[in-house]
Amino acid sequence: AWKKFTPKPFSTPEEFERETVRHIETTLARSLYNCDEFATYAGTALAFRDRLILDWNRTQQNQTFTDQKRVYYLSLEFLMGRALDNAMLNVGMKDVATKGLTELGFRIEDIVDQEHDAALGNGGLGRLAACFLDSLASLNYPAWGYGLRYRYGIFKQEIIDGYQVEVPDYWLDFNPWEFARHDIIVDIQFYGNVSKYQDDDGKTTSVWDGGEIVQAVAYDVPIPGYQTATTNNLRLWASKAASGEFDFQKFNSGEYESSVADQQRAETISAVLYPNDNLDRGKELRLKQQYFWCAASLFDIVRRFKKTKRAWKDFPNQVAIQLNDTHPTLAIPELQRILIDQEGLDWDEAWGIVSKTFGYTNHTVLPEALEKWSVPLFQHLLPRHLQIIYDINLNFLQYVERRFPKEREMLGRVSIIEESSPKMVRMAYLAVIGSHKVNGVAELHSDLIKTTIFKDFVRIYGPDKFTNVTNGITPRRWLHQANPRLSELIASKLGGYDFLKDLTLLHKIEAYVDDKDFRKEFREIKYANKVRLAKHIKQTTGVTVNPAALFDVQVKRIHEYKRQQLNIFGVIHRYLAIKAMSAEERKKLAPRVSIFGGKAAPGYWMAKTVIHLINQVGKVINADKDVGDLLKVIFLEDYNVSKAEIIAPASDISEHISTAGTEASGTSNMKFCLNGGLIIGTCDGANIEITREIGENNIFLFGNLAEDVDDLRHSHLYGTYSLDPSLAAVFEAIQSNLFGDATAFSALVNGIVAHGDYYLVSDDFASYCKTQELIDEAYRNQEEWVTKAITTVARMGFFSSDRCIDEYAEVIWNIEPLAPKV
Ligand code: 26Y
Repeated sequence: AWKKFTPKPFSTPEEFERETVRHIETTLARSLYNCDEFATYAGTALAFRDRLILDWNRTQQNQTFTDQKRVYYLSLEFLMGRALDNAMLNVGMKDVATKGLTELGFRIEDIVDQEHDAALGNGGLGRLAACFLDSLASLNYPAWGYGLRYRYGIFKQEIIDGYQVEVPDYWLDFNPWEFARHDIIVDIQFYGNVSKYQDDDGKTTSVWDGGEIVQAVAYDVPIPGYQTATTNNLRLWASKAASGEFDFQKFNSGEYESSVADQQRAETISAVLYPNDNLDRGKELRLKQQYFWCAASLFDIVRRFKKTKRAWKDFPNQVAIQLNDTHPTLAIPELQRILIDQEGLDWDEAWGIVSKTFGYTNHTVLPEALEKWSVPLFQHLLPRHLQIIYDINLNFLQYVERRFPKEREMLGRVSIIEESSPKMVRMAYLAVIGSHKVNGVAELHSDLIKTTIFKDFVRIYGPDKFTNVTNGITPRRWLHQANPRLSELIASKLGGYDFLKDLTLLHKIEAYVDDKDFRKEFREIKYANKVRLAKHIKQTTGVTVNPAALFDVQVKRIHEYKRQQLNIFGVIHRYLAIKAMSAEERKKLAPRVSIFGGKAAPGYWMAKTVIHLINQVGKVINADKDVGDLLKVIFLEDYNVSKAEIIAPASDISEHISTAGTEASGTSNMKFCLNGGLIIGTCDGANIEITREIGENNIFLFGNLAEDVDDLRHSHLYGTYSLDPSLAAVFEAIQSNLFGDATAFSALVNGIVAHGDYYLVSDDFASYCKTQELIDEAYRNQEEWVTKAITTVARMGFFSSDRCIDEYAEVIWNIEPLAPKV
């Protein structure tokens, strides 16, 4: 147990009020006479920020002084959500603030609600990075995150006439959680040429010059750990024009416009997060973002290392760099470049260092998500890096040739350069070759990468280079903050909140599974959370839903492989069944609310069609008096982290129904289970391990297995294809214009009936509908249902991101926690 370093700027509600009011009146220069909820949020945030800064400075001094190995988590996405509630919890003064705010005449929930989400990410990968930062700090690991400070995060989604409309997310108007470090600036070079020089002993040096320079400015965000003084740093880079004399002259000589244009071009680099998730588009600006961020981060890491005056061979003992997917793979040739071109190491020594420093986490096997960059584009933007990549490849292929002299055809398969036209750089191969460990994010996925995309590499390097670290989520945000009453109920039985630091302690609540009072309270909490969501639905969509109905939720990015289409076709099937029922039969049905949410990438037409269909189906069903409460269909607009915090505690069933073998892990499945929701899912990603932990009686699994997917796809294309009859009936309903003009949905339907049904919607449809019926039946037995739900919560201990980070620390990073200086 760590003692806290406590130069508290406030410790009582009165002191908190004093600090908050001081910030409102002085820092914000606002009069208390018109102090609204936003000003109060701002004052509260600043009061807590003061507290964080002290811990943050101590942590950084202590880390520098101790100088033990640190980990750097490189991620192009950090989907942080709101910070205030988390800061209050982690610092441990939420009750003080609650009292103080009450005295000032505010409710803490309304104040917390004023904060804009920090939405610098698309979905699972970005949220995982955010959970990892929370766990790293909570477990006292010396760790930094490195990312980009996008001026615009993921777009805001509006639904207008049933269509998704994207609105820019300008989130920096007031952001008390970042500190601009105008003194920490790194020059980043693009374009230009490489020349080679030979010195007297025949050693060649490469010099990369010309081109253009853009500056990277550091913005630091404090990351507090839970109940510890450790406060780590997330460093985000913003791009800025290099303000040299050149611009000044331009400006003076009256070329205002072109001088401003230069500036704008530079600032474009960190302007906006690419809104694609699991779909690579190969845009030049994205490659620029990647290099800009990798180069700035590596410069920073190397500068910090050099201050210690250690020998270069010590670098991998002091520095671990984790690559969150292939997006930061340029860090590999960049470190090699620094070591050979700038620090004068020879190739082999440098490569020895580089390949011991990096670890690479793969998050997908989908071919369309694997990054490839065209060689001509690379040559133009990063000529020196392309040369280095060619040299890395040459050494690698020579090694492979020596090891497998009889398998020359392997060389083409494993080459970093794909011999297409144009040639392409395969970033995942570069990441594997340049890292000492490669991990997948759930057991099935880690097995799959070894047998599919990285099969040859397993033979080349041996199986030990490849490992699994099953994803996890932070219980602080996803249990305690999102569901305070459930957290409190658990704490009342376990004698405190230790389970928030060691989630495996949850197993002890299984002893209460038959305890009448516990069960009652557990059910009441779920009901209250559903009432809260029902209110939100009413406010945002105008539709009234019955909180006693079964809430069936699917919220995640809209993607064909995640199969929201299977869900909505299932809803139509249910609707048709209800319409055909007698009044007697209808009485036996469990009322249901089908809730969808999620963003489609702006250019992903099929995903947008799915959103449109869901909204059209909702419009028809919700207005059908015949159906009433038996079925409602809701599309929640602008799904994001703070909405997830309302939705996850309010589900009875959530859907994790990807085609087997396509969802690397999934993490929302964990969030729903941890909050006492049951799940319907395929044997995919982490669903499999969730089943193993909670028991197969407590989960509704259906559908074909990953091992059968290839054969099924093949048979669709070359065998006789037969559409599932119930699905055919659904398609007939759509085609009869029941949900508006059917031509709007023809691509969706044709993808299944005419173009091979790549995602196996028809193959899994009967099994899906059958399983939904089992769910109806199970829900009618509320006693059994609550037993399943409590058992599920009790057995979710494994899925804490704390467990996950401890595994990375031991197996990949080889780092130890650092006790905070008290
Ligand atoms: C190449 C680029 C366009 C790109 C951008 C974002 C590619 C992929 C992504 C995002 C991927 C992502 O979010 N993957 C998810 O990572 C989660 C955390 O590991 C997994 O739980 C989830 O299954 C996976 O889809």
